[in-house]
Formats: sequence, structure tokens, C-alpha cells
Amino acid sequence: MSRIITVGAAQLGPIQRAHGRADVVRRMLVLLDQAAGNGVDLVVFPELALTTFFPRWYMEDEAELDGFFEREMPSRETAPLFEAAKARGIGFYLGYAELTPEGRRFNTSILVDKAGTIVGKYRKIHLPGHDQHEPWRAFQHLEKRYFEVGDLGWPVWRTMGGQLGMAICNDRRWPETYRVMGLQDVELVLIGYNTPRHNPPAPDHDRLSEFHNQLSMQAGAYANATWVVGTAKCGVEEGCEMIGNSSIIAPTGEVVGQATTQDDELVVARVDLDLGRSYKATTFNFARHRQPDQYRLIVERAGARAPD
Ligand code: CDT
Repeated sequence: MSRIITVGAAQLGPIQRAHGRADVVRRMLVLLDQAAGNGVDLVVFPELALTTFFPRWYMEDEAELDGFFEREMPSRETAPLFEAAKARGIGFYLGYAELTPEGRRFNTSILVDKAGTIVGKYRKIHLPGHDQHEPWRAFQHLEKRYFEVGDLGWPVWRTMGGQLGMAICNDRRWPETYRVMGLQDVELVLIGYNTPRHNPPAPDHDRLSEFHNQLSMQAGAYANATWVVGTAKCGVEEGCEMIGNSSIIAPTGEVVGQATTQDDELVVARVDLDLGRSYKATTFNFARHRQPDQYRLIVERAGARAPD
């Protein structure tokens, strides 16, 4: 049986604060139509895809903050996306801000199959930024204030003919993200991101933003012999520039498709889910070569400590 699926990274250009969800969903439907025209089976939308990247602002008013969150999924505004994807037989990954019935807030993604059923949910684990207002910054990055650390781990789901996992933005910089899924024999990791080019605490890193984006996703793909799809929300949003470079990366570590704009753009690639098998059987045969007894520090210690 063919284990080839066609994947689309559905990059979004900027979403300004004044743009409502209905506007954004309309843009997503255009990308979904392009995907259908290209025979795409699975579309990957960005992190927090339905609104502007609101953690750039300090907000004390809970009602204002809640305006960026979804209480249900699908919602009235996102139902057309679910219906259109189902009608076209396309599965999708969607990132959004989740407000639970208990009042908990997470940076979340869902995996929806071709029948329109939510088959998986992931809540972002590596939350970057800070939790207090830092007025010296031109833009805040208050993910640590507005979201709880995800509590679902990194599951891998059997769906759409393969073994699929999810991560969100900053997770892609951490090898643990991929390895936890690699140990579940993941074949395709889906990642949405919003990455401001300027990192206020370390502006000397800014010139390397795209390089570090590629480096981390390509390394994660290669060392776990998995496909990785990384989809950006990018361009100048409310005066803040965010990088594009949405990419589809093979288990070889090679980039097989990449966005060339900082706007709405669909990147399509043919994904052979068996391509990683030869790596998983040789160089990265985990059962044969990994030595977990020697890796204890990884789970026992969070911060680095120099030897005495
Ligand atoms: N959204 C997100 O996770 N962005 C981060 C910015 C890091 S700088 C605070 C990222 O890793 O791309």
C-alpha cells in the first residue's frame, strides 16, 4: 500500500488586531482551495492562527485577554473551515488559544482528520518569554503569563495513513520534543510558529533567526528520521516583524519545500512516510544504539549546573 501523502504548509501573512476570525478563516479557505487543487491530503496552519499574536501586549483586563481565546472547537467562526476541509477530504493542523470550561488557558493545536473529526490535541510545553510586564521591550512576549505549560505530553496518533505528532513554535528548538515522539516511531511532526525576528534580551541573535529556525527543524527531522512540517504566521503584524520560511523537511534533514514570501502561501510536497525507515533501521536504530541509563540527567535536571 502506498504510504505517500501530499502535505501543504499553509503559511499565513500578518493578522492585524482589527482582523476578526471570520476574515482569517476566509483566508484559510483560499489556501484550502489551493490545497485541494494540488491534491493535498493534510494542511498545516500556524500557531495561534486565528488572531494576531496577542502575547506581544501586556493585558490586565481578563475580558480583553479572553477575547483572543476559543471556548469551543469548532466554534461558530471556525465551523466553515471544518466543513470545507471535510468536503474536500483534507485533514488539518490548527493552532489556537484554548480556554477550558474550568478557566485554564493553553496554547493548543488540534489534528483533524479527513472526515472532520478532531483526532488529536496538543498543548504547548515550552513556553518562551516572560510573565511580568517588561516596559523596556518594544514588544512583550508574555506566553508565560497567558498560558499554562501543556499537560498532554507529545502523543503520536495513527491517522491519515501514518504516525503523526504535533509541537508548537518554541518546542521546535528543543531536541526533547522530537525525541519523545521519535520514541513513538513518529513519521511526521507538524509544527506551527510565530517567531518575532527581534529577540529583545539578545538582539545579536536577530540576524540568525531564519538559520536557527532551519537548524532546529532539520536536526529534529534527521535525528529522529521523521518528516517535519513547520508553518509560520509571518510578516509585519502590528509593527512587529515575524519570520516566514515555512518548510517541509524530509527525514534526511533536507528541505524539500519552502515558502518564498512573508504572506499567505501554500507550500506543497509529496511525503513518503517510509522514507525514514532506512535511517530508523541503521544510524538511528534506537533500540540498538540508545543508552537511556546514561541519559538520567536529562529527566532529573532542568537547568545546567557547572561541575564543582
Ligand atoms: N511563539 C513562540 O514560541 N515564539 C518563540 C519566540 C522566542 S523569543 C521569546 C520561538 O521560539 O520562535
